[in-house]
Amino acid sequence: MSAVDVHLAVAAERTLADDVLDGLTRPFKELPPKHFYDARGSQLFELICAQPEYYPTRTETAILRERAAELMDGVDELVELGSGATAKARLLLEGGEATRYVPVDVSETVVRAAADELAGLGVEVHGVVGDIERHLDRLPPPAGRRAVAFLGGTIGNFLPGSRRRFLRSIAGLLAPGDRLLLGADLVKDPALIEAAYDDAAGVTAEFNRNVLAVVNRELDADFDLDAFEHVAFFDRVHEWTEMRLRALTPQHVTIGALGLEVDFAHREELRTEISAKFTRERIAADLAAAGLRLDALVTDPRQWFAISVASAA
Ligand code: SAH
Ligand code: AVI
Repeated sequence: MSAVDVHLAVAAERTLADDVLDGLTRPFKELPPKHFYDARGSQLFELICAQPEYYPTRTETAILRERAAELMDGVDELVELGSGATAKARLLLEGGEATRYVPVDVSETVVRAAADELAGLGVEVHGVVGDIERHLDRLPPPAGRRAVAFLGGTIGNFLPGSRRRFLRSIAGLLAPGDRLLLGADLVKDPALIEAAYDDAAGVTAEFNRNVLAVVNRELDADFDLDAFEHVAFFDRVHEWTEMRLRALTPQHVTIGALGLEVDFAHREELRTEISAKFTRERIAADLAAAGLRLDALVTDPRQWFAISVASAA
């Protein structure tokens, strides 16, 4: 049995217009990463996960393969935020006894695909197309003990303040006995991290530029994608990677739907993503600040990636 609820009536509801107006009129231009994920962006993210340099997916999947039974022990319902592809959910569902799966994603294509692909597992799938920063109150009522999974290291895509605010909103979904399964990429050799965000095949570069294609299509803009180069670096002070798009020559861009003209100077950059890397201490501190208790942290033998198990403090 499967159902999909859609809470994003029109593309503008993704707050793209607000984010473009706000982000492109600042002295330091910036767009939030959620706008990468139209159908093409979701497809490109899947391709990134298959690149040899992009270790997070492979590493987290290996942890799930080993530890799914323990992570899902006693769980009746798996809610997955920013669910993406179904491989990780499948491992968790097959490793435990949950009878309902609730994938939540801003990308309608991935939620519908999850409902189709997991229908055969004998689990009820109740998909929700929505923004996890705005629509967590629209989840279906819990069906027993819940595990809320937020995997892939997507928590690292929030700036520190909004990260804690978001974790607090997740804490609001947890009743006594429920748990959060939080995937976080760990601090490691910067060279490994930088390679993961600048793969030799250029897939991450295409993913990065895709946000300009989204703005062109949704807001009638005229970004020249070829005029921007992909930039990825590890900021050692903040311990996060940044992706940026750098204008190769001066650019004048019209965003028709907003009546907005935006100029980029030669080599001016637009930040499109941060991806924070964590230590155990930072994870515990962020969870504590959100009213959550770190109950267990499972990692891989190289300690590249961690899945934290947390509950309402
Ligand atoms: N959880 C998967 C996918 C990670 S990619 C994994 O571990 O591999 C990030 C996912 O989060 C994408 O599917 C994207 O569409 C979704 N996403 C990003 N911002 C979101 C938001 N604000 N609300 C809902 N989904 C979001
Ligand atoms: C979804 N998120 C955890 C990915 C990351 O690693 O921050 C998105 C991504 N950006 C570039 N490559 C992958």
